[in-house]
Amino acid sequence: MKLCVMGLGYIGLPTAVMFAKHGVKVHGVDVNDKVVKMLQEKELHIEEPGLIEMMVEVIDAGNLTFSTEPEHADAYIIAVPTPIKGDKTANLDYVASATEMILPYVKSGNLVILESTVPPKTVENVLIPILERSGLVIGEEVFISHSPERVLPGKLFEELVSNDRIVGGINEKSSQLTVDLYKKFVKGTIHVTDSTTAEMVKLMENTYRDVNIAFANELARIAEKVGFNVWEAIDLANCHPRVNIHKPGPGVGGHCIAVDPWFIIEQAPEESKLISMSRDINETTPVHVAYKAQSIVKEIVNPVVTILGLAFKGNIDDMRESPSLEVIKELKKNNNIQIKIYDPLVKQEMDGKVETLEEAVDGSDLLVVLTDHNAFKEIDFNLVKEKMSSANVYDTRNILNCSELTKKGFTLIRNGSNN
Ligand code: SAJ
Repeated sequence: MKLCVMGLGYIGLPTAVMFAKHGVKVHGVDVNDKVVKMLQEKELHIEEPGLIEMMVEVIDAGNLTFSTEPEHADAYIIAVPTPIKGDKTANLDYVASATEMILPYVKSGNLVILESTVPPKTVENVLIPILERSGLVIGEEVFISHSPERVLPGKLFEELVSNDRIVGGINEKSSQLTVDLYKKFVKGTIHVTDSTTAEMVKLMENTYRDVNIAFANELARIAEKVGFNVWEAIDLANCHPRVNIHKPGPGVGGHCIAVDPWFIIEQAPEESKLISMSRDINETTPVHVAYKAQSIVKEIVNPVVTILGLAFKGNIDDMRESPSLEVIKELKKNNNIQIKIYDPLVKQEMDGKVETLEEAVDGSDLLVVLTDHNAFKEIDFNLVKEKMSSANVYDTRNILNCSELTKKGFTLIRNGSNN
């Protein structure tokens, strides 16, 4: 069995490694020659616990090779990015070009699996027309399916094995071949459906979270107006066996949940009213946070505001679509405010970014907690208070102990609460 994996990013590379570990001969392809060179030299361009050890093992065993060009194989997996364009529609150029790349290699009996997250009908409208040009009969000589990735970076290897998997073939044989392949390592249930349903399932999972978080963020705004504590209210509502309201926050980040709902809206804009409105609520939440931060320091002349957290969620270094960037952009419109930024995990340089917590809090009038990093939960606020000019904390994630901070003399403000 030989497999060719197109795209060696967060999904493609661990998937390639996983198949190689389970006895499949895998050839990994990426258009970025720097990435390919690094991987050939057994160096990683992405971070994922356990990846380097397993990759070196399968390379040394002769089961995994890399290059910028595909090779003949029994099956092809396409795991390339599907970014969003300025007009909020999906950019399928990488999916199309990866399919074009394998076209000269595809032969009778081959299976092509699309793992990238895509708008519904992409298999039908993009993959099939390109693969038809092979001259082979689609569904009889070439088999095609969509099997979306659903794993969480940081827990990739665990989730690749234990998560259920969706397989949407263009016909029964395509689904069966795909199930047989993933069965090599998937321990979760593999559910079979058609390709369009599989495309939608993936989008619906992330959109469910986006809509639910929008609901939570809306409740937070209602709480501030009406006067109740949204965190307590959500906890109590969630005691009901059929209620699961997500957490409010500074907005929704990452390259999945903030993007995927648009792939549904694109296909049915008139029908996607709830989904569109949820996107709007989540996209305007950072602006709301910035306004609130400004109102806290409005009596202070030339205040210093410290942003704690750039990553889009806790304990990762990824700031793609991070709401922190939007909060900072909005605060920067106010020339009176001096902004300091601190994130212990993000290495990237940025205007106003400092390297230590000490520098970050020195002379600050307000700490705005935007990311739920464990490191922020462990801050020694006695030391911090000595360094700050005014002891104000705005916790958008509700990760700090309110009564303890108040006892230490801080004014603690949370979103979705007036106390
Ligand atoms: N967030 C909230 N409130 C919450 C939960 C999350 O504000 O109650 C925010 C986070 O802080 C973050 C954003 O939402 O800014 C997204 O975080 P996340 O942990 O919900 O999701 P991702 O983007 O890291 O990963 C998601 C996962 N999808 C689902 O849980 C349905 C993952 O399984 C997918 O594989 C991944 O998207 C993907 O690649 O599509």
